[in-house]
Amino acid sequence: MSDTLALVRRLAAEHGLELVAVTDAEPHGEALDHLVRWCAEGRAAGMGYMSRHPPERADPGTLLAGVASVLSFAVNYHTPAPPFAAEGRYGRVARYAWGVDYHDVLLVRLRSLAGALERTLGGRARAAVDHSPILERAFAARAGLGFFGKNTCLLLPGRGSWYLLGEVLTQARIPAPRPGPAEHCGTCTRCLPACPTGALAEPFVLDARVCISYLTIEHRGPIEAALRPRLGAWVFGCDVCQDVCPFNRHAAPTGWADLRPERGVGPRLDLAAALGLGDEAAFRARFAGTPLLRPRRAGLLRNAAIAARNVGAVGCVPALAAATQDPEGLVRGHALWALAGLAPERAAPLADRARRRDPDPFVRAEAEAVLRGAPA
Ligand code: B12
Ligand code: SF4
Ligand code: SF4
Repeated sequence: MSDTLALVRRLAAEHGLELVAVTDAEPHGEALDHLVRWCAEGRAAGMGYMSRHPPERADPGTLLAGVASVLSFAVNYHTPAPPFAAEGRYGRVARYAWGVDYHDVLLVRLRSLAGALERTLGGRARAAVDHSPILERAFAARAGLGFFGKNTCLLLPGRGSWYLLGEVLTQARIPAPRPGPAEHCGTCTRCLPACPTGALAEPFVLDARVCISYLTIEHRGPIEAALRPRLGAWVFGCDVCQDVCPFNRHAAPTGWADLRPERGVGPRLDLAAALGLGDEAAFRARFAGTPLLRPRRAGLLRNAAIAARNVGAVGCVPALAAATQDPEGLVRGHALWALAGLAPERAAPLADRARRRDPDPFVRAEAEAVLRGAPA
């Protein structure tokens, strides 16, 4: 290991960042090709930010002019927990969102490390995480931090995929040994049929248009009626394609207290309580500092309504009836659908009124479907 790399590792460890790998800052041509094809095939769904200027995501120079090296970091977010049980009232939260919003905690450490690197190695350095326009998994894979699984996640050999990624880009050149041959999934294909919506139609390619993670976090509009039952209990994100992965069988627990469930919402949400978050202020107060702010109040209540019907949460009927009068059409429409499944006699008069009077065409269409007795 070069002296510079040893120094970088020591500084990173002082910031709680134990897993680091380095690659040069050349644009990632192969990843760019995949990204361009992925977008052209419409698989980025409504994430317009992914399709805008793909070459910029493959070129670290976009984030830092004169960049020479990319440091990729992986942070364990795994907390062992009993299997999820809906118990007719809970929705399920993806593991990465159980604690404090990782963007905040990781970025603070990466920025501090970037400052330390500027002082010790010279040149400028810049921290990046998730929302930054860089193909994080591709650069981490090129650095040898892990390898692409068929579920498209970056898997760390011997550790699994419950890891978040972040980078520090630096103008200092950090010599690093070329990584050895990457590990791979071998003959395993478990995640592909396990995906509840068929979003992994082929290995290494995820179709966000039907991915539960996309639909419950990033998607802003209505969720197609045919897909709703397949969301199961998920109210925020989805972990199915990682839960089934044999590389995650012996995952170690996170050492970052902020990422533990007791610091945030934890693995499940009381659906009636979520549906009862009457306004933006109540929603913000409930989820402050957690990733669950991302879908906004209307998106989260949409998800909670769908999960309520899917898990047979009859205790949510009063909250759903109230939600059919919500100021947001997105909430009213999904609440009608959920109510129709849980308490058809309560749904019918509300749907009849909505069909005649609701100003939102989506809600009127949902009301028509309820009155027709549409199966989904
Ligand atoms: C957009 C996005 C999403 C979208 C699309 C996901 C996707 N697979 O593209 C949605 C909303 C669905 C999503 C979901 C999730 N996300 Co997300 N997401 C991103 C984001 C912002 C960009 C990803 C991207 O560039 N996608 C475009 C595709 C084309 O790129 P790619 O997935 O890297 O695909 C590469 C491979 O498929 C490869 N490839 C293609 N064909 C082939 C063929 C072979 C043979 C090989 C080897 C490779 C290969 O080339 C592609 C280009 O590099 C990154 C952060 C970032 N800035 O990179 C986080 C990120 C990928 N997400 C992350 C997380 C944690 C999640 C979820 C687990 C959250 C959850 N529990 O709900 C799920 C996982 C779903 C999944 N199976 O991927 C982590 C992943 C960490 C890890 N260990 O992999 C990231 C890195 C954020 C972070 N900073 O930690 N996400
Ligand atoms: S996150 Fe869920 S819906 Fe998306 S690909 Fe994985 S299993 Fe399928
Ligand atoms: S479940 Fe199997 S195929 Fe899917 S990512 Fe894990 S090892 Fe690869």
